[in-house]
Amino acid sequence: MKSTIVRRYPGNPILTKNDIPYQVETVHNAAVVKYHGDYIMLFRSHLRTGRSIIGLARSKDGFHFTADRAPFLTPSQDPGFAAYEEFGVEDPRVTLLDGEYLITYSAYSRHGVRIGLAKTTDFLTVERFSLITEADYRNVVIFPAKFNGLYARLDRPHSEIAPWSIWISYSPDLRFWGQSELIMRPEPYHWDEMKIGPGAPPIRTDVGWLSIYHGVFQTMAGSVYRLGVALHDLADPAKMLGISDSWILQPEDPWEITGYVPNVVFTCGAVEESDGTVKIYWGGADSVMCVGEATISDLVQLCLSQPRASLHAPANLLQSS
Ligand code: BMA
Repeated sequence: MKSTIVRRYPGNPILTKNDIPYQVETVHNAAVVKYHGDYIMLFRSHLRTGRSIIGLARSKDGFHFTADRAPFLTPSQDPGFAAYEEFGVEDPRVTLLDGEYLITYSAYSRHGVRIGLAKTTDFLTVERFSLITEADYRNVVIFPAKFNGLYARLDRPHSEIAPWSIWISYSPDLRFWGQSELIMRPEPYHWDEMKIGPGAPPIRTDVGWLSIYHGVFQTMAGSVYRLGVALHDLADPAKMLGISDSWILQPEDPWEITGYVPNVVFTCGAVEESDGTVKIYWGGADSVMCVGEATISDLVQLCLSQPRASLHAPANLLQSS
């Protein structure tokens, strides 16, 4: 039986390379936000060089998207950024805060992968603000709210001596980040045991911040990317209220099982609707874009009613594995 908690849109995939008016090989891992009632999608595409750029597509209903004629964000020529974006820009996330859309993206270069922060107010022009991590980080999502006057983000540093986990960091100005703390890590012998990373920017609910994240399980035939949900305390997002023990979405459709990278569903964005549902967007097999709908209270309930046993860092870190 296919996932029922996430109801796949029957018209998937909703955007593919054939829909893009310039040459690309994939359309995947897109951020999606609402802008003046429209849906804006910032999607990643591989070029034939194997490097990635970010394009933009627009929609009235969140299902049918039309791509702009030119890419939105390509590797920078600006001396402050160029050396760190030489190999491409990937996996954008967008957060609306104080009237600005904050775009975080992975910047690849011979020096590793860093996270860039760019801003837009109109989705016509975009300005780079700062590189906000050193190497090696990916999957930075910014909360759409401040906590005690500080911006907050979830991120995923790489480590050679520990499983890749989700951390939280804070900033007074979006440029300088600190107070970093490990808050969630892969659960041994679970679907996300190899590594986890933040997916869509967290969504505010009455009971906590809902985070849709990805988890990876290694098999003899390669890695499987699935999506899961976790709930963070409203006032103190470093505090986990519940992490669902089961995934909410796994590769099942043909375009999720086979493609550029097989067996991948990977999210960078979800849009909350006024009827209590959320549209979750995901890349299928690093090749195409898909969408599905879920009821927010169902996802919250999954975190609270079927949580995994170990929740809090660092106490559980000492006990597990
Ligand atoms: C991750 C990132 C994602 C990608 C996934 C599966 O490490 O590179 O952009 O979707 O692998 O290939």
